[in-house]
Amino acid sequence: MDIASRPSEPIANPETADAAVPPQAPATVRRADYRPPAWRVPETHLDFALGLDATTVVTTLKVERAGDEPLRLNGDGLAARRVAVDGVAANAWHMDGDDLVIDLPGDAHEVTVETALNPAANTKLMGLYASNGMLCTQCEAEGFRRIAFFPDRPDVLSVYTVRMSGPKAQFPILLSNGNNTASGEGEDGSHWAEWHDPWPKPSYLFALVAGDLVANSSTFTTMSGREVALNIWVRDGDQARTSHAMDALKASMKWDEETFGREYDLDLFNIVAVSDFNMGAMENKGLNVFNTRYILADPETATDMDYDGIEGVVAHEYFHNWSGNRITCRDWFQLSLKEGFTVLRDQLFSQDMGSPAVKRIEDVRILRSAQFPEDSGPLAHPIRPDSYQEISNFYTSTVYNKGAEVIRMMRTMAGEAAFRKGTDLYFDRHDGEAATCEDFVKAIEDGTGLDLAHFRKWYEQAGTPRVTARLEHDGTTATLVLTQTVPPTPGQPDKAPMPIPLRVALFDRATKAHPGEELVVLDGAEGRFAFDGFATRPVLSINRGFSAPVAIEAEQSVDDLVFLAASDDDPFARYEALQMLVVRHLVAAVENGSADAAEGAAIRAAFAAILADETLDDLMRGELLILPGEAYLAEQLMVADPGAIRTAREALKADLGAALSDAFEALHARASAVPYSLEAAARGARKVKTQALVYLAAGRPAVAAKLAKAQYDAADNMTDRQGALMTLAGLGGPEREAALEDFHARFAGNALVIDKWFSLQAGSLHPDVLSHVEALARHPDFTMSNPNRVRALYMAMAVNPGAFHDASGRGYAMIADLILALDPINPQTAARFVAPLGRWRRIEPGRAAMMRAALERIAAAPGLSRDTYEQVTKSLGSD
Ligand code: B3K
Ligand code: ZN
Repeated sequence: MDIASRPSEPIANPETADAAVPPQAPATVRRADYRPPAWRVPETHLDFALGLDATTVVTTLKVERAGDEPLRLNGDGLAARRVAVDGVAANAWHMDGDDLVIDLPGDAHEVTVETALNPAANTKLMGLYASNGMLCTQCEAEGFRRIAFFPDRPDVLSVYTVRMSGPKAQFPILLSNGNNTASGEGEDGSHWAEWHDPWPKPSYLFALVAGDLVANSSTFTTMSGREVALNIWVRDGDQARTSHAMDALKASMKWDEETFGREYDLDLFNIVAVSDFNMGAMENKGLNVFNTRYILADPETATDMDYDGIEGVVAHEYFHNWSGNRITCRDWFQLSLKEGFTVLRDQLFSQDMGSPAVKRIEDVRILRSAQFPEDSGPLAHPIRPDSYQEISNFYTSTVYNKGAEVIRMMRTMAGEAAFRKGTDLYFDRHDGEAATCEDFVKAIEDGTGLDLAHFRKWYEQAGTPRVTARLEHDGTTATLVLTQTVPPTPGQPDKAPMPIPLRVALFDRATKAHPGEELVVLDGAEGRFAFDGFATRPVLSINRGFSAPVAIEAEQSVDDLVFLAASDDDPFARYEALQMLVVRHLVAAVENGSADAAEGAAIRAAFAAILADETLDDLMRGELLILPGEAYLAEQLMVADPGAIRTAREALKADLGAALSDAFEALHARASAVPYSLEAAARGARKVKTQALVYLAAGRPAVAAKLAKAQYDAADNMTDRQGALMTLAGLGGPEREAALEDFHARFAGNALVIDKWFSLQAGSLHPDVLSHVEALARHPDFTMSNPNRVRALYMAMAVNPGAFHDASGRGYAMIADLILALDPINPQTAARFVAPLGRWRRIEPGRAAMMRAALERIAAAPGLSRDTYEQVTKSLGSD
């Protein structure tokens, strides 16, 4: 199979083409151009003769006319070996680009097409590909067309029957969607299996796996008493590391029954873990395919964060069975219909499984570090985009995480019980359909009784709204005065105000109490909300629980923030007050070149109080101790100097580490005495233990080196070992080399842990990090063909401002080199590296020029993939 990117299409208007841009602009797909399919495909039969480097596929489709146009079967790099209509070899077909178009005379036909593939040569990891001797598929969004000619769009739902045959020794396990209906032995050591999925599905949910796999098997009894067989398939030797994933799967199945009333609908649920995978996992009906990193865990090799990641992703993919599979998307512009909603569902699940407060803070931190920068940069787009060139570029933090926040706002406004009525109505009304975001909002509106007419703007407008908040106090009345602006984004210069639900409390400073939380909805550009019964001026706590994904600029004094950081009864608001205190302090330090001493003292006191507060559990304490990230700090500045941000942030860490060194040492000692378990208290202890090292490394490096070495040597789990190694890797010195060497030797052959070894070094605070990355790229364990390894090295570097924004520009050049080298191999993964360079407009001019030059160098390269082309040209664009 030709695995090169699609043939170029001509530029729509050559007069507007920039001479510097290669003439390869892909066509733009627009939401407004949606047309229903001209043909339905009620039944699909696929027959695979499997081989690693030669697979043939015979596709037989029952098609029914639904419009006037000929039948268009999408392909991508495929050639038809044979075409038959109603069993007779056909000539009335032609290729239109990569698509096969057949003029069919009647209203219902059977169309058969044979194609041939080379899975081993498929380095894009889209379609059917080989990974570690097994065969597997990835079809979302448009990978099925790399396997078979088909109307590869999510609104064509079909019932699939799949037959596959292949050498039994090589592929003892043969899996597809649905149920295994028949199997048998063939000649010459081959065998075959037939699978039937009774649920109509779009082609992006098709999956096939063939390989030498073993299962961790269990069962789950659904709420109506049906027993479901569960299997997690891995390579032999990995079974023991699947129990956490299995527990997470069962917990998800139960939780979805209890929380959303959703029951599983097949008798079998298979998960397969593969090492070569472009993203986290994929929700194929009845046959989820996972990146090994979201399945395999044991205490020796996986951190507490890895455990949480597995629980969240297993749940996410499982929840897609309803939000995505039973109700799918009409077109790819509706992606947030399934992704935003499913992210919200997995967030709520993880909140219920662990600490709701900590999970909420973590989710907000992800939003602010990934989505806020996206929303203020050249790739900003609404959660329901209006156009794309390559849909793979729209699996973004905006569609996923902001999408979840938008639905969470509806839930906050409706209340949990009414929201459930809305989702019940949605599942009921649209079951079996390919639906739109509008269908979802309408169902929530009808089910909850909310008027969401104006709220729909959240689906249309990109950009993070900015809300200013001020409190007026007169007599016994406190009035909250709010304004909002939604900043311009590419293609959207003017924005309308949007309804913004803000949970608010007004605290009495003396009693530390408030009369009850209120929900105010700021619906216009300005709003005034009066509250009675305040003889003295109260302290404002706003956007509690992060009820809206907005940036708040509140008139709050340092005293107010210190008060809230110590006394707010909403854990998120408490965290937020402390973050705000630190953000203001660091932004002022960056802008003025020096930090305010009184503010610095207030921050030290607040941190001391958190270290001493016995009412806090360690998981929450660890959360409160995390300083605002550099990307989020850069967001606060119109034009950021990443070097100055790093310096100011490290200086604050050093100041806190030195001033509170006794408390941090005591914390480290206390936490080190807690034995390993997965219980919250032990996990919390591990979290604060490494936090203590982080501050001590900045403020008391010699002490930190000693403690980190001891922590490394005593570690009986990966959380402690990784935390210690991170500290040592940042500090340098003889302990650094010894620990890195030990770590590599100890875990040689365990790809997921070797990924950590790469990431730790590329994400390090060490001043020579770029030279380390260069050397690591030449390490025998480095390979461009495994996305996990590429991300482990280069994404860790790209999000490490000290490395990426090195004043020499070397970081930018290295990422540009990577993109150019990776693009022909794996465009989807290559294109993900463009966004960090795309921030150039918000970076100080010296670095900005070098970032832009790196983008221009990429843009000038011939034969770029659609993926990279779109991201690079948008990043350079003039909007
Ligand atoms: N739906 C998949 C993502 C597919 C990405 C394709 N480029 C995983 C998920 O969101 O659950
Ligand atoms: Zn998803």
